Amino acid sequence: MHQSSLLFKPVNSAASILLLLAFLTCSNPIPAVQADDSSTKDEAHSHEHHPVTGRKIASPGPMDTAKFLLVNEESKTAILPIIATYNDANYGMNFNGHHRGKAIYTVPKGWKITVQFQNMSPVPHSAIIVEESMTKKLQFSEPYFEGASTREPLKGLVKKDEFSFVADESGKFAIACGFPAHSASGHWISLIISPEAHTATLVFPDKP
Ligand SMILES: [Cu+2]
Repeated sequence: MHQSSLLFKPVNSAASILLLLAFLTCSNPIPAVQADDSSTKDEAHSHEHHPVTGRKIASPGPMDTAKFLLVNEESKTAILPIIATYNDANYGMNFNGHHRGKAIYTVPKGWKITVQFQNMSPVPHSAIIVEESMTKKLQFSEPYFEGASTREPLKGLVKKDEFSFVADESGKFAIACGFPAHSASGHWISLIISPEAHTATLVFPDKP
């Protein structure tokens, strides 16, 4: 008798943990990265179970260049969807899964750049355009181009923000996290403003 009541307790708590996990999984909708919402198909009745991670997104999927760069050559516009804590790389201090310059955007000089920032983590992050040589600094006061940061980059934010600027000067820049010490810890990727480039590109130097 005594043993059966002892046995019952672990089963109970295991069940409540499962219930809690189920609740957490359901209450964390997978955010849409792009405006296109066609992914909300009739998947409600499928029996796929997403693993529960610390991030709000369940599975990042394969790296996809097209997903992270939208180019309009006619209007000379580049849209950069920049997702902080896209996965667990560099303890979450990554943009689109990359850190320390291991993703390189190149945009022609004079183009308009729009950064669509999204943070997948409960830890605040931000995005600010600085010179690449500044990335070792513990914090930045101002973006290099006027208006080229999410709001209050030092404080960071946990949701979405967007900013645009005209890349009217060429050079080696970085899309860095403005939260203190994050950029110095590698939370930045590269942005080259090129006088020679004819279109915007995104490359990953470590990938073949
Ligand atoms: Cu950060």
